[in-house]
Amino acid sequence: MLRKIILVLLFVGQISVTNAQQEPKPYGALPSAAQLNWHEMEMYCLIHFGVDTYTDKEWGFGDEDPKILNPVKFDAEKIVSAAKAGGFKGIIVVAKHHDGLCLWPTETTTHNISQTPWKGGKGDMIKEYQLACEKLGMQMGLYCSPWDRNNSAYGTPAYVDIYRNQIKELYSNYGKIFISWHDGANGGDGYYGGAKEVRKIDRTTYYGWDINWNMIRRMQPSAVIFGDVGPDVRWVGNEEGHAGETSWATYDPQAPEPGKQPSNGFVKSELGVEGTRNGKQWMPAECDVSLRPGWFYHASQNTQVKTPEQLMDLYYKSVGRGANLDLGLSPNREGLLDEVDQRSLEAFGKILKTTFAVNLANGAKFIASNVRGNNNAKYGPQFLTDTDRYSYWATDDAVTSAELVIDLKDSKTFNVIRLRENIKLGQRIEGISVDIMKDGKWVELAKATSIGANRLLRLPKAVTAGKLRLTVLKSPASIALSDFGLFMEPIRKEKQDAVNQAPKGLDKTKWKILSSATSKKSSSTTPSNDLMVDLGAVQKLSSFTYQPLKDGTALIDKYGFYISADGKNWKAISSGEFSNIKANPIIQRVTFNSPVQTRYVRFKATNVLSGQGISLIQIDLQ
Ligand code: FUL
Repeated sequence: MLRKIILVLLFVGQISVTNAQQEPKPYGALPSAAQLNWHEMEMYCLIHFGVDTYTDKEWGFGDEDPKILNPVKFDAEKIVSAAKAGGFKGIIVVAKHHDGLCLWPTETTTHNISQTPWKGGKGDMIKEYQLACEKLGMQMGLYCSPWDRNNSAYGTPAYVDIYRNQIKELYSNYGKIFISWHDGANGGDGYYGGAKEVRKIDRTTYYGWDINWNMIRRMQPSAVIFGDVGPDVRWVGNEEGHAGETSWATYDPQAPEPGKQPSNGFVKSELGVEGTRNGKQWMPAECDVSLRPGWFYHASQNTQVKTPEQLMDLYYKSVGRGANLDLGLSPNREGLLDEVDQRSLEAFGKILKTTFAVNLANGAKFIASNVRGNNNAKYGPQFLTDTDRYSYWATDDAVTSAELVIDLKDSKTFNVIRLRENIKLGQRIEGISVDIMKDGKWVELAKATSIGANRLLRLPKAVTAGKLRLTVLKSPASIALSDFGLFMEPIRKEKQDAVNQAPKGLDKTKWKILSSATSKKSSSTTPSNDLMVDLGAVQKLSSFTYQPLKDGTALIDKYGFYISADGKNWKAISSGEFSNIKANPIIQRVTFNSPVQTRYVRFKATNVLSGQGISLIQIDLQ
């Protein structure tokens, strides 16, 4: 009998030991191995170089002569080194942009690098980037635009095969890639082998994405696939470089806006900024933003290169919110980054390195209100300051809110708090707060919602404290926190130099809108998309700018610009497209072929994407 009792006791003891040591069950959608690698990278660059670099455009029409492309000093190693100095872990090369010119010697089209004078037509830019990345220990990704304004077959099923073959070439000849990047643009018109017409496609069905994704997964199993709505990484919905204060790594691309049905199976891209709590798929956000206002190099934007301080700000708003930062780099016509771009990257990299060099919470004493499995050391808070993103402090299954007191022993001064979850177990935490001990009382310092792979709380000013308290307010399952960090970002004053200044325009005080510029229906109050202005005196002009506003005024993507001596007879001097204005509504500048003298100007919207009526504040003349 006694033996039996002992055996039963031993058995029960065994069960409780097993329970105490059991890992928390994963919660919700989980990241794949490729997504984990992507999260760990945090930052990479996106390199735009092509015919647009020479035509000063953002989107080529597809009729560009490849002969214009000759980057005589191109040096992939220098570009990749500049990205590395900025702390970036990889680069994505735009192998083909919407203009269709392939930067590698493809067999799918003659419109490729072999037609350019660069290296006598024997060059291969993608290969050079691959070798540079391998040498410098950087990961490489590729972007091959599905929209192709050069290809005569675009819009027919034959083009989809061409596109697939381009992907096949790229993904079999240039080593392992970390990301397959696909944008969703289709502006309609293009050269299309000389047809010069509008070819709109249904981007949800035309390219046969399911087949493409399967092919890519087979060829590059360790790469994530980026697209407007995934499937692995989603577009954040803006090209300004920021995710939401709350940004979930999970996403439901099919989820309609409250009260609305999705029209074509695609969600509104605005939803990408926050993601979907408890979304069915792990699909974190990528924040793409360029170091310059545009993606391609434009000499007119040389004074608008983002400063290291601006990059830091974007870092907190992207990487600091569990998303990744994809920073655009624009080599110039020689095939190099301008000095100012290199300097900004390097200084940004230095600030980052200095900031995160020392975790001031190292050596602190952590007292958790609960540790999984009856204080099982396997789940103890000592893991919060190691550098392993997946070792973690966990609570019991029933404990979904908890407190962690951090005793720093000595006072420390910091202005950044870092938290990370062990995302191998899913995104769990929904709210936290951090307090400091001041005069014997807890005082709230910061609050946050989503944590996920990485959450940085940048404090408005440095704080000195010896004791802190982290409260996990809400989680649908036990807590699995992997990181608690305190850091001190060096305080720097933003330099108020010429950087980031928009070009200055003429004095507008004497300008008058001509009465005929208002709507043809004179009784109507409809604002006009045809703005005629009397400048008050003859002026010499060499360019104009158009500032898109988010206030409901017309968002124009095609324009005509005219001048007149009498305000009646108009001469067209420029017309064209404001490419990519929807995704990236930055100031647009058009430089005339040669300066003009005029008393009257007219700016006409020939295609409006949304809104109505051009306002005087949007137009400037230089
Ligand atoms: C967009 C494109 O239309 C832009 O030209 C640029 O390449 C950007 C990164 O993606 O969708």
